[in-house]
Amino acid sequence: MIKIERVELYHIELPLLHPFETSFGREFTRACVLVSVHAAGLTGWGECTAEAGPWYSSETVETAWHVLKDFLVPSVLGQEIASPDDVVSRFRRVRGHPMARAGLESGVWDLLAQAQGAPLAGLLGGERDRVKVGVSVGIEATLESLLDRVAQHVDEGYGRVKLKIKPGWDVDVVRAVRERWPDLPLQVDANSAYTLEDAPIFQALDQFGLLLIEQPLHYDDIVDHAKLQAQIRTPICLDESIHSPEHARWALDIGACRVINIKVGRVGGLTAARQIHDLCDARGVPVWCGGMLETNVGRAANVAVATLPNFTLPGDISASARYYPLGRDVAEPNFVLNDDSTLSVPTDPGLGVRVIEGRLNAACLRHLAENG
Ligand code: NPQ
Ligand code: MG
Repeated sequence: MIKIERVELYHIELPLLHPFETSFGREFTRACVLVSVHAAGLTGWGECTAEAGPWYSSETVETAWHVLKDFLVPSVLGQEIASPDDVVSRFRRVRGHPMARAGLESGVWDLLAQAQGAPLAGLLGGERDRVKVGVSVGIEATLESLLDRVAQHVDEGYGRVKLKIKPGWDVDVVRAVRERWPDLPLQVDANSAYTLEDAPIFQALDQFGLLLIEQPLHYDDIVDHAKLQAQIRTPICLDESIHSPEHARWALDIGACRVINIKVGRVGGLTAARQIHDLCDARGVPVWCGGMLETNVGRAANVAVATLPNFTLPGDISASARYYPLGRDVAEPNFVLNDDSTLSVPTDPGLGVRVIEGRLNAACLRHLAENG
């Protein structure tokens, strides 16, 4: 039993090394909320992956801040907890807001892992000491600059590339990348930019041997995705549509996808992420760990969850140098790409990264401390 004495929220913002463009827009900076959970002389850290605007999901920094401050934090402050389940059960009254829940819940996981002297990966039941990773490449102004970006990442050692697509930036782009790298494990992500009427585009993509096509249709749909999957050979992977273990089961039950992208934030925390992992494992459906341009705090949680055995496809868990200037990220040590396109799993207790106070303060736009 450990009593939660204090929770702090930090609204931070970091500059992106290179603008990141998807079908929902172009981003130049990344804002998020970091959560620290204090108990028994220990500090656990969690990252809430809501963005400044409701573009990828309906949650924003502001909605997450509100739900954390007014509902989630008060439900755990001063409480004695023995396991993450004690927090998950207190959050059950809160509908929606999975990223807000995940920010605090993952901080509690880090805290409890530290209290046990165990790496987070081990506490989750993970097995590997390295996790396979790839890189997500945004939409570029020209095909030439996209090919340069892909070449840069292939040279850096990434063994799997994901291309962002949107109407007008799809079949020809994939063809060009495939012609230059015939054997590169390749996948695409539409972030919900198409409708069922675009089925011929996805049938055309079948010829390129893609690992998967991620979230082609509406961000909350499973019905149309099932219809599309029946018309193409390439596996559909759902991202935005899967908000919980229940959504995962519904999607698999109707054949909406053959792969699931698990993001700790989108599904409401590490406990839910592991439940979806287990469900997919039981049904023979591979999963992989998605990415939300995390700092090293969220990246470390992603690495830990990706050690579970059914994370068989490479994750969007790039090295620390992918998104932010080294030296600006709020936590250390940085994750470095191994030559087999993996990241090594930290062996220190908890997340295995430590937040650097000066870096946190430099990135911080707003801070709140709540005592039990
Ligand atoms: C995806 N991520 O898989 C997301 C989408 C995404 C690595 O492709 C700021 C915050 C910008 C979150 C851009 C990757 C973002 C973001 C894209 C998430 O769909
Ligand atoms: Mg996606």
